[in-house]
Amino acid sequence: MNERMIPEDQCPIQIEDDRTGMNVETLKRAFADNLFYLQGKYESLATQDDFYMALAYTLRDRLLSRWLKTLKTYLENDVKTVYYLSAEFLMGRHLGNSLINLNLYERVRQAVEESGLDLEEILEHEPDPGLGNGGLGRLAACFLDSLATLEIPAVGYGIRYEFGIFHQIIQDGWQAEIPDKWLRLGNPWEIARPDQAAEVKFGGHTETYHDEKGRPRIRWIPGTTVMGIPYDTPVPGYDTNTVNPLRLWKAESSDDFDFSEFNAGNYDGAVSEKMRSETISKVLYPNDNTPQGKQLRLEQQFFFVSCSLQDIIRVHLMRHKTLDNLPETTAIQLNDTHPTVAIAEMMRLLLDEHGLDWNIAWRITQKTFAYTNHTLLPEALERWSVSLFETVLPRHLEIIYEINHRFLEDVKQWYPDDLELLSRLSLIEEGAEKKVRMANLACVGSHAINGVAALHTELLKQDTLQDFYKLWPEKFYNKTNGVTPRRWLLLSNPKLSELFSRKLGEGWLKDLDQLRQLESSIEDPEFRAEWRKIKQHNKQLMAEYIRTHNGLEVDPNSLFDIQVKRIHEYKRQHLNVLNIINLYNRIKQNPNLNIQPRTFIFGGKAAPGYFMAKLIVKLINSVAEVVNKDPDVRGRIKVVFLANFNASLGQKIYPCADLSEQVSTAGKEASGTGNMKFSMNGALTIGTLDGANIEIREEAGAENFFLFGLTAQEVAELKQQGYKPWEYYEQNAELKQTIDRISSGLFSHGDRNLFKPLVDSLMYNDPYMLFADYQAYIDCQDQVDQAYADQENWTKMSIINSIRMGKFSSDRTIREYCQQIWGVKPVKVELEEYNQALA
Ligand code: B1H
Repeated sequence: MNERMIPEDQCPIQIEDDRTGMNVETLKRAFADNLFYLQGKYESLATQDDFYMALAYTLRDRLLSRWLKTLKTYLENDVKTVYYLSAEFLMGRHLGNSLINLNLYERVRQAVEESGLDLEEILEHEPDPGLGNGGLGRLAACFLDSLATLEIPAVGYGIRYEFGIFHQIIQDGWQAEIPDKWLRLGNPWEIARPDQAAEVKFGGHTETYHDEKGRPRIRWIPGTTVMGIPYDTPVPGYDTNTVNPLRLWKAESSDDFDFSEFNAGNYDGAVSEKMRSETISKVLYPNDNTPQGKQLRLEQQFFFVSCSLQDIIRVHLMRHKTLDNLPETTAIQLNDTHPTVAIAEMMRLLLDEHGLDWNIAWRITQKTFAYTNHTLLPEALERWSVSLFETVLPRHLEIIYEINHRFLEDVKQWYPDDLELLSRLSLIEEGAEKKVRMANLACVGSHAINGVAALHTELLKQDTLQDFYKLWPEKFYNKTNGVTPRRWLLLSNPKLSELFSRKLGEGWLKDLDQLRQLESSIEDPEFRAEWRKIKQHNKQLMAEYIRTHNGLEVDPNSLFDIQVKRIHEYKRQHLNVLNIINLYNRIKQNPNLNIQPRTFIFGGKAAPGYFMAKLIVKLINSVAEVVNKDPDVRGRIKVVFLANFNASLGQKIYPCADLSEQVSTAGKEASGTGNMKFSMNGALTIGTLDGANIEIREEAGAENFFLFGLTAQEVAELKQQGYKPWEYYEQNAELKQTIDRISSGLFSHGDRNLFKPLVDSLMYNDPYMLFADYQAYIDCQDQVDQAYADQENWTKMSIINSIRMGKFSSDRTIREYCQQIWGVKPVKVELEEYNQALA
């Protein structure tokens, strides 16, 4: 029990308490009440889903008083607010997180137990809201947790996709995709606010007219309009009263249906327009690090951006007569280029709808927006064809041309005669098909541009955005990513968290650097034994999960070597596979080979249209099939692919890892955030000098990190010199044997063609340089093997990794954004009623 709660006897039970009371009796009664009145079920007939819903409502009620008070406080105090615009929010399950952040976990567990139920089982019945692809969407969710925890006025704006990221199943070793019907049983966490709907225009044309002062103005006559209905989800901070909204927009038709069509007997014609409108928020595009250049995707982007900006302006005008001071009340962060059309939309709203002059509108826009870049992969930079843009957003194309014209005029003054520079900086890419360069628009329209790890920011400055860096070095910032220790330690790893709190008190949860106070415990054998016991416990839980879901027995004493993340060639899951096959070969050739038993665990989704990634999934499962049933390697190595990796599966995985695989080609992974979650939970990392790995290694100490491979610079140089992967194959007997075995059909029931596209790509092209890093990786894995043999020393390294990860709390990241980019300050929310259990 904790000191922040008012003792039970001072929280008297009152009837009006049922939606706010924090004592076990009231919680129990509220739970039963919600089951009856909201789920409409007798306890005897209720399912686990019903219990989940009833408990979710019980928690939501307790969030509401804080939520409404937060809103009231913000409105009354005219605070500066952060608006985080993101096409993705990978929130993960809400119930467990709400219990944690409201500090109700133990009392609710007791209330549920006294009702004859099991809390953990109920928690498993919440659908995992997967409104994102991977790191970028999960980062947005961690940021919302930190913003609320740090008491920063903030709103997350995005899309309420009816279908989130697909559900992955594995059939015959291949990935198959199943639609994610996460709203099927209803969503108890959201509140629809149809009274605050926004209207969004699409298509049509523009025309000039003269306003009442005789000035020429432009008006957009849209082809269609769509309504955006906001759905708000409360985001509670940890150990604060702050509850910020996540506002997601659902698209609906602006008319129920066309009555003239309806009356003329054309029933389906009458509803077809309605259906077309609603398509906009139907489904999340399942691509990570590769944009989909489809019209619907552009419509999604503009849809949520337009709704959000109208909302922001509406709120500002509730308290101000002018928009001139918008940058003083408003900071808008663009999560990658996906919401970047906001820069043109803000200009349109200021110019066309609010009658401002260009220069004033432009100053406001630049001061309000900031842009985060998340990737260096050239194919990931969004570029919309000019003709598509013109069809969907004719007015915005005009505005972008005008921004570009004025911008290039400036550049010509600063750098006369540099036509090359001009064409590289232009917002429009010339060529067979003209394109709008969204990253360029984001750079020109923002006052701050940031990368997500030190190396990534350096590469942006030197390479991808070098021309903008030359123009405006003062606009560039690094903001190394972070993750929330509430979800990724306290909720996921209760045993480790209990150990931390027992030694340190609970302060570490809001100040992760405090874990460093445990440095002195590293030399304490009892502490280490306890540490090992916790890891062992977590591994046992995972072994049970694998037994249930994969029908496989794995040894919890073996080294758990884990790679979970989206499947992508640059992330090099197949390099990991090459090591497994090599180890398999070695054991087959030398049955007495002395190695530590290992369980290789993989998880991750491939974009449905990404052939190579899907083939990598098939390869992992094919190697697993052969290795797991070969008696010659029994008890030595096992390979497991966990289907449908998502946030809630992550919560089970990170705590059980001994080794974290972070093996991307240097210079390709902007940051990575899984790397941080593993480390915090006491895994050691085998990794390249890429993304945040570099900073993780700096914090943990080089001696506690398994480093291998080329640096980003060496990768670039080798490419420059002419990289010949087949030479590595010819010169490395083990590598040759491994590749030959894949080609021979050993892992494909004799089919020599199945993996040919993968092998050919490696042999003759190898864009991600697996062969160049191959031997270094194998050697490094041998070091891991030897290190694991010394359990005492491994434990020391594990502890060190965990307790030195303070830097990677998203609280640190958000503090930096607040101070350096957004200029926002915490605002305390005070609750007046007695029944706030928070002291
Ligand atoms: C990241 C994406 C991404 N970078 C396009 N870029 C998408 C790009 O649907 N799309 O079109 C979706 C996602 N995602 C990731 O961001 C980086 O690869 C990680 O290294 C980084 O940790 C994460 C958060 O910054």
